[in-house]
Amino acid sequence: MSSSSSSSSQEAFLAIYKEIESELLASLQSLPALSTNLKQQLVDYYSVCLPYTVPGGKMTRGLTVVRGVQVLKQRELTPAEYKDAAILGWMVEWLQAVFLVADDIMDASITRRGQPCWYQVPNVTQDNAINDALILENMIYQTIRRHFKSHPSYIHILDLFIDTTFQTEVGQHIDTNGTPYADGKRAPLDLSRFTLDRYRGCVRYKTCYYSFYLSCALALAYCGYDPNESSGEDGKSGGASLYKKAEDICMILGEYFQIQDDVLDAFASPEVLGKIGTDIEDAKCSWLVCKALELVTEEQKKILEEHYGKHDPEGVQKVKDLYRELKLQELYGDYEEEQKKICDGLIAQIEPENFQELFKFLLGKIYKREK
Ligand code: DMA
Ligand code: MG
Ligand code: MG
Ligand code: MG
Repeated sequence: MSSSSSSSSQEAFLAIYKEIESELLASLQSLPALSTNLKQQLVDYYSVCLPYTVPGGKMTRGLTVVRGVQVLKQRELTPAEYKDAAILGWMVEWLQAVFLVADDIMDASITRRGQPCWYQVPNVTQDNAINDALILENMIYQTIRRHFKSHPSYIHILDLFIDTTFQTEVGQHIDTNGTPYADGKRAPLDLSRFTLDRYRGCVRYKTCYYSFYLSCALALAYCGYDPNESSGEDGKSGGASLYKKAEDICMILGEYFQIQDDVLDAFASPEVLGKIGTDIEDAKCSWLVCKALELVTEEQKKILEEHYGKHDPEGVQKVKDLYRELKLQELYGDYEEEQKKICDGLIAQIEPENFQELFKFLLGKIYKREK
């Protein structure tokens, strides 16, 4: 895709955001039994909250739904189909906004998408931001009802959002559980927890389902594929097998994506990344710490024991120096090339062949990404 067609596809996609935003603000404006003044305050607040928290990312998750529907229909979409696919795409972006608003509170992050995290905005604060995450989530269901109530896949689309939300919440629980606070309020740092087994489970749940599988499954659902329809005689035609193929490759792409996220957290410049890393301070089960623990000498391990999980810039620097000494960036570079080859090979085996296009699109978005 040329950059001009990709920027026009982003513009068309953003135009649908504007429509959804207007509908949601109008529904606040028409809430019963509230004074005009009070309703205006709500509208004023969410006229800032929505554009701040929902658009402004790379929009890959949302655009994947549009691409998925195009790929499955194997033709240009009608304006009505485009709009439907874009609305579903925006619902994935809305879910992402829910998780990011909450995740930034949970991770005590400072910036996101090149601006202060929503809860860090003066006059928002944490108590508003927690409720905003809940409101953002509810807006998904209001919008799906508004646009898809009589669509044959309505219930299936709802189920996908409900299930994916829970999966992500389970992943976020694994991600935060047992993370010690700097003041030692929680269990002390236990480096033995940072295994690749824990890492894999955490990432599958916190990232793969909502960032990769959901968009692909929504495209399948919208196009009428039934996840309960088992394979036909040829073993290929059943809807179930398409969901399964999408899930299998999405788990691999998602893990690769989160490993990148972890490496960027420590080594990317915040200006490019749009966010300041917090994984070392937050004692996260990051790919880097898991790999480091496989490679350290007893002496080097002491650096992690002393400095991992503390909000102390000098200690954080020592941990990063150790990562450099262990050549983790080089190790990551090798992993990335290997992963690219593995994904190319797996995608090439996917049938029907047109379905491959969707995963090539996703892989193209993440290979060697810098933000
Ligand atoms: C990503 O975890 C998972 C979710 C559900 C947001 P993260 O905290 O590594 O994300 P980020 O680096 O964007 O804060
Ligand atoms: Mg985070
Ligand atoms: Mg997090
Ligand atoms: Mg991260």
